[in-house]
Amino acid sequence: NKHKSCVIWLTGLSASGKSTLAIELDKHLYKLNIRSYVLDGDNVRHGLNKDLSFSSEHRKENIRRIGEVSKLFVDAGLITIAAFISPYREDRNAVREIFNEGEFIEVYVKCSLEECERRDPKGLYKMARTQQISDFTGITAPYEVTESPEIIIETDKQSIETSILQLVNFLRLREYL
Ligand code: GGZ
Repeated sequence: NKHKSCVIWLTGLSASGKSTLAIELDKHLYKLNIRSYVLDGDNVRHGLNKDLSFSSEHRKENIRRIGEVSKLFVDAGLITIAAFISPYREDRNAVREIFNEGEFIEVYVKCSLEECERRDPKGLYKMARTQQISDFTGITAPYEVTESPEIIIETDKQSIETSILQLVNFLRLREYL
């Protein structure tokens, strides 16, 4: 099946639903016979970027490297789905800059801090509140919202299925699929 390769860059708080959406979109594209690949903390922070912490400087370097890897995958013809908090607007915009027009699709995975903290699948918010971990996004480290992302997905207001339809509709409308 034909497609236009691009990176779908999911940004948002921990537990906002980025990885879930990435994996579900990847599955959906597979069913459409479209080649895609997911980059997320599980396959990047444990390998390529295992030397990096969560300081602002290391997050910047984390995002820069992921941007470069995404560029390679896009050049290889894949729809690349990157799911990282990427909390700094400047770092996300620097990634956008290395891509051609239309190749970088920023998706703000919007979910209230209250709901993320209620979900707390790994108990990290609790640990951040009790100061067992430092520099935790949303609690002791910043998250800078994008003013004009290509897509906003409100995971505290709609189902995963609806969110996937929203993403796929966008890709079809803009003729990526
Ligand atoms: C934020 C942290 C932290 C701190 C560990 N702050 O929800 P998760 O667990 O599974 O995903 C989070 C992941 C964030 O890594 P990223 O590479 O996406 O971050 S960034 O883009 O800001 O570089 C979270 C876990 O790592 N985690 N400590 N202090 N998230």
